[in-house]
Amino acid sequence: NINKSFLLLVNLAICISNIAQNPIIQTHYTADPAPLVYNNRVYLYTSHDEDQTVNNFFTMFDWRCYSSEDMVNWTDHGTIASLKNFDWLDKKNGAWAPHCIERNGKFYLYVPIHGEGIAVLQSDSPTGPFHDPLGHRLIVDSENVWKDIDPTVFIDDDGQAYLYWGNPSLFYVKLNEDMISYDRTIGKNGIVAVEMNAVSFGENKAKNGKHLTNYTEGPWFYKRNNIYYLVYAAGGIPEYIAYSTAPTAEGPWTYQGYIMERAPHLAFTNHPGIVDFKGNSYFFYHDQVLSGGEGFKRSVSVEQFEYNDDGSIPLITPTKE
Ligand code: FUB
Repeated sequence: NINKSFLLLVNLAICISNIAQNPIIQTHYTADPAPLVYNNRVYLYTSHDEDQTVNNFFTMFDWRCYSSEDMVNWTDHGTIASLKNFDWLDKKNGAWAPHCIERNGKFYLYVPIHGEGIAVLQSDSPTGPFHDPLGHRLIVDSENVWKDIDPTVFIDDDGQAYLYWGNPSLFYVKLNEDMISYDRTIGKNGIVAVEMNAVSFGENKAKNGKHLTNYTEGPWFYKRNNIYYLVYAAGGIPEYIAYSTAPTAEGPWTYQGYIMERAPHLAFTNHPGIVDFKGNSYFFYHDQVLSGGEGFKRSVSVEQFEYNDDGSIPLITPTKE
């Protein structure tokens, strides 16, 4: 009876906090959360760390989707896309951080394939099936395999869509309305490199000469109350989460500070995803709690937070519950 009362109390506490226990996905190793609010549900797109890690590196073959109407109970929609979706791709590994967005009733899943650039998949439903509308990559900027990863997409109020991405530099394109091509008249054949100086992205913390600015990877781009936000993994390895803001979708960006520090139960990478849902604000990220400390077997967690009155984001503590 004492046990029952205790369980009731725990359940009550979870209901009151209106948020599930961390990590919120406990059946697979998941990383790189990308939440999408659509029709009163949160759809959570994730990458997927395999149980068997090959060559002590990211081992990732497919992308998964979960959804919830209350941030407590999550429906598992399974594998919604994988590297096998691309006929032109001769690669089994490299299904890194996805981002899905809806436009005119169609869903566009932007996916980096490590070492191959960024591709896009399309579906009539948030949970698929997704198909490859192009038959080739959407973006490949260089031979630097690290550069073209971590897409984040946002459609501004005037209908202009932007795709930002990159490690350790940041780029963007202005997507055309079809969401699968972009304006080639700006930047270098359409690709604009964001100015990565200390003013934009905070103090210069060079580490072994590798990381020239605080920005590292994993950008999450959105607009709220006329402020444009870029939230991202920063500081090299291990990563913390920082953010910058701008008055327009194309900058200029001003560094605003840390929002999630490093912590022992976090992985050497971290990756943000932020949404407002049913009147609350949520910060998704990943840790290494589910695997008990393996950085290539991560788990998605979430924290509820409140913006300050001026739109700034407070320091968020990663909880295990
Ligand atoms: O999941 C593979 C890579 O780890 C992502 O692309 C980065 O953002 C980091 O989370």
